[in-house]
Amino acid sequence: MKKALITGITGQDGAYLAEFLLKKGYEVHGVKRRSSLINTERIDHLYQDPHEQDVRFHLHYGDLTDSTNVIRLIQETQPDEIYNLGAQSHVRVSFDEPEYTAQVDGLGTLRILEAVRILGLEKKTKIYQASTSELYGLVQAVPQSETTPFYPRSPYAVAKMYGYWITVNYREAYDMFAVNGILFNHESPLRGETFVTRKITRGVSRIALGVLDKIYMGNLDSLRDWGHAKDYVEAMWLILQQEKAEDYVIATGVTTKVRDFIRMAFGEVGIELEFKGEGLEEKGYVTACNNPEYQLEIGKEVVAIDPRYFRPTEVDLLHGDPTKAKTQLGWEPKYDLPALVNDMMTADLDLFKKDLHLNKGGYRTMNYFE
Ligand code: NDP
Ligand code: GDR
Repeated sequence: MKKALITGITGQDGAYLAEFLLKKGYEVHGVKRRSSLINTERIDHLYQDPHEQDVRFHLHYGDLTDSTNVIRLIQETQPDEIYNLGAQSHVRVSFDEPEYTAQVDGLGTLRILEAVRILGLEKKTKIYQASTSELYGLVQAVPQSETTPFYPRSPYAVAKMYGYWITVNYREAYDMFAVNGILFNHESPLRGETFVTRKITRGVSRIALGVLDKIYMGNLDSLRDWGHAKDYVEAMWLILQQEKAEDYVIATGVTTKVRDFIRMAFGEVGIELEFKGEGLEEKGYVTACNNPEYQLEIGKEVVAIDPRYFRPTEVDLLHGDPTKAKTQLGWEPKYDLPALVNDMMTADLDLFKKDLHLNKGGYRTMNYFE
């Protein structure tokens, strides 16, 4: 039975990857951070009582800023595969917490690689590093492939740039199977609530249900290549199953503006929008309601701009070229953008409908913080 160690198991990708690997018959070890409230909501359905027999899912306390902890966890678990998904993953927040982001996203990667070397596991343990399309940053060429030059535009991307190159360096210096998946944005119903797609699907669901007036957004012109996290965790696994250690771009090859993602999300509840105005004055108004369940007043303002969501330096355009992954890995995504938006809207509508019932019954409701 193969053993995998996943950092960031409580995050979006960690949850989907753990489920995927358990289905493949792996023994899965996950690293979770100690927090004052339980933070395992995304993986609770995978939990196995450690007192039972044949348990294949194990959680360990840990943190990528703690080298001793990283070394001990790898020593205890002796993994065949490590998926380093742990990160301060929010680009906007990285401008507020640049040093911490560098510690976790940059040096955290080094701690994993060095632990494997210290423990003499270079020939046993394969390492997947969660690299990112944010490395491309300021546009050099499109579509972006494995050979496109990097120009990072945030403390997050600069930290991930270190993670990328230290992974390449350990592969070349010590002949380790250490590889980068350069993943473009991928989303799902499990996406963190403050990333743009989830913020939109949550906001639109609440507007449709009549419990929110409007959503405040940042840069609507930004272009992203959005895929589904379920498809992308499969690519992570495929990258580690290859004979040769190589880096791969994982993307859909389709790019879309934030403004159009908003339109598609409203479209899921039968609401049509038009955007009027320029810059900070731009607003989104309802022009039609085609679903009797969700009736909003025509002309209602449902989208406005709040400059606090702008970044000091922005990545304007991400558009990936997944040719290498498709030809060499045989990877093929199952979700296109409409299917992704549908999946996220279905899940969020369901969530908020349940929440409304609880609310009506006088029970505590969800945290709407964004
Ligand atoms: P999430 O933000 O959902 O999850 C991040 C995970 O990292 C969480 O489990 C979090 O723990 C954990 N973490 C944060 N800080 C530390 C730390 N100091 N030590 C150990 N673990 C820590 O991210 P995603 O699942 O979306 O992304 C997974 C990885 O892929 C990240 O590295 C991200 O940067 C990268 N990536 C993501 C893309 C995307 O579009 N989703 C695209 C390209 C790359 P906790 O739950 O306690 O906060
Ligand atoms: P990104 O994702 O920065 O690409 O990083 P995010 O969803 O935060 O932003 C995408 C684009 O939308 C614009 N935007 C807004 N973003 C947020 N969060 N909130 C808003 O209100 C808003 N309005 C407009 C942003 O300016 C940006 O251009 C994600 C993370 O998962 C990284 O960890 C990962 O590496 C990259 O994707 C690939």
